[in-house]
Amino acid sequence: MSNLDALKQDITAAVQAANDIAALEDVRVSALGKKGKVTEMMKTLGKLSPDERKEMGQALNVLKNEISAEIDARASMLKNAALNERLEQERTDVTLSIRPAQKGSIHPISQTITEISDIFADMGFVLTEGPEIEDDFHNFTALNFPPGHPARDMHDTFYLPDDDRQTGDDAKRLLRTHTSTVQVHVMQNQKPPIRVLVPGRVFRSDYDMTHTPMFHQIEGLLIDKSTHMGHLKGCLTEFCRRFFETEGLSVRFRPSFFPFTEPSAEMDIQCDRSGGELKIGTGTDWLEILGCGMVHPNVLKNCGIDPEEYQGFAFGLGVERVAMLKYGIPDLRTFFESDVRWLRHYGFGIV
Ligand code: 2NM
Repeated sequence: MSNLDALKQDITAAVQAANDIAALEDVRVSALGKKGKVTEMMKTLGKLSPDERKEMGQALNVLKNEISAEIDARASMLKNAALNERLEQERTDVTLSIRPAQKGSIHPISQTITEISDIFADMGFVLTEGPEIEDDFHNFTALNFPPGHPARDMHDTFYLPDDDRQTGDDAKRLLRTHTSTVQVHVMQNQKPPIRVLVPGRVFRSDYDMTHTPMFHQIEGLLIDKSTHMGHLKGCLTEFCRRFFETEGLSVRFRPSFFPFTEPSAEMDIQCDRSGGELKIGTGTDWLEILGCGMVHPNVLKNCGIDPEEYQGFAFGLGVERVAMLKYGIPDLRTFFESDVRWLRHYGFGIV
């Protein structure tokens, strides 16, 4: 075996033994570098005769090219192996569903319903819900709405077109226009004392700056043997002071009219409009907050409760309205636009 063959065997063995790029680079330097074995042999060509020099020079060039090719092949193999090992270690399943940062928030309507429920729950009211599709009896007749009352008008009420029953027929189905339908069910099914709080969606065919065809109400009903207007005033005053977080908040009750209560009243809270913006709990102005009254004897009778034995008070408020007042939300319609920027601004954190 010639010297060159032996050299080639040595270097090839070293190339194959190099297990990473750094070791391979050492082999390259020791063979082809400035002081490498092949380079050193090139330097001896000058001492040879012209014929020998030509033959040896060509042989060394062939050797140099072969070694270079071997090193390149080995380098590419090692790089591939290193990449595969890294891919294996850093494997990511891109088909897994992402788990983004918490973006949800509690809608001001939900927040307000929770706050109001908490206050009345402390006073012993039981949270109650009922269906949104109702019949004419539960929405109107039982609640002492005389025939021809404007609220029965097709203009306000969404009637279901599924049968040939006429408006005014007790069985005619509709979307409830108030949550009082639930109180009717409660009175029909429970014996007093009764103390319920009813939050829920209600529907009226009306849409402008201050009306949306769906909105939220909370109504309350308390019935016992000697319930009177003083209980109503104390209960609702305490509620407003807690809800608006103002200990000495002044309130007043103005005479009003609802078919299902007698007497009926509207409750105002103290406010100040002088600075251009609304401030609750100071000043000499008044802001309407809810409607209330003593349950009409006809309503008790219609629902199977003896008005000679029992009496009660009831109240109702619009959730959007009090949410706008408490949280300074200027436009009613934005509640239902599902704009995530609005929700991010007015929503409440999940704790
Ligand atoms: C209001 C105002 C006054 C009310 C009455 C009843 C029921 F079922 F007991 F008769 N529930 N809610 C009521 C009374 C609602 O909303 C402004």
